[in-house]
Amino acid sequence: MDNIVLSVDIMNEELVSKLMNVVISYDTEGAAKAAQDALKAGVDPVVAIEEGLAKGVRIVGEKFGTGEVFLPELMVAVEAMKRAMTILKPAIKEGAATTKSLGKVIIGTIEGDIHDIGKSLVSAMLTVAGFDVIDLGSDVPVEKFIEKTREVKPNVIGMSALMTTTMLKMGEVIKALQKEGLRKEVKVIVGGAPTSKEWANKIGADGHGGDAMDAVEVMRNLVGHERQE
Ligand code: B1M
Repeated sequence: MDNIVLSVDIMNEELVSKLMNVVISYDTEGAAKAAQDALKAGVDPVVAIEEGLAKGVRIVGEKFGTGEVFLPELMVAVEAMKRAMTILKPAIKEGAATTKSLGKVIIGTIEGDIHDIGKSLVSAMLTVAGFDVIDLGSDVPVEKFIEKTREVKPNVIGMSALMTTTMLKMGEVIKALQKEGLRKEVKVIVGGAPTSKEWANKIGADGHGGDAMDAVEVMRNLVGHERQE
């Protein structure tokens, strides 16, 4: 029995590695098949994304940072990731079967920043966990966060930033919420590669999410475990 479990684990690891490899080798053609194979074998779609695709895109990102690869290659790697995500993301959502909401969340990547892969993953995970998620997309202006907060009265605002330059805008949103008298009514959580707990504290956010799973946990804690009608 143990041997069977072990061989399934090894097979799954190989399928997850395959997902990483389609990204690293810019294999847009093989991406969908690699995703389908992983799902068929029972690989958790979140593991497939985080341990496979995201690892691959970060490896290419590091090479981009050191000048080893250029933007066109990075974009092809992202295209491979997106093709596989098209298959994997709906599989995450299949787990979402709650009738009551944990709370309302508005989420977006901050102004000036078009990186939306991580934010979309957080969005999907929050939906699965039972939050009502209003995804504002990427490059979301400060004013848009304020306008939507007034309109939908969320329990939590989630902001994502992938660049050291754009993360500064997160603080501007919090200041604008204070100025408009909305800060006390809403919790704020930030995330994205250059952010940290220290950063969240510094700008006066209520929490920081290290990854998509963590974001869900932090949000659950922020709104309390009580479900809302
Ligand atoms: Co760009 N990019 N990029 N990029 N890119 C980075 C961020 C960079 C670190 C690459 C590098 O130089 N090594 C660098 C930023 C440097 C810096 O600021 N210090 C960079 C740059 C410079 C740029 C451009 C300026 C390049 C150029 O044009 N010369 C340009 C920016 C344009 C703009 O935004 N105005 C650019 C463009 C692009 C692409 C379009 C090619 C593409 C984005 C495609 C897209 O998103 N639609 C891209 C990509 C893919 C990356 C890297 C390689 C990967 C990002 C990613 O998708 N990761 C990135 C390098 C890296 O991060 N190592 C890089 C996978 C994703 C699942 O992880 O986004 O970290 P991540 O999300 C995680 C967590 O962070 C967390 O949970 C997610 C899931 O685990 N999380 C949250 C994220 N948001 C959260 C919110 C939460 C909680 C958790 O609560 C609300």
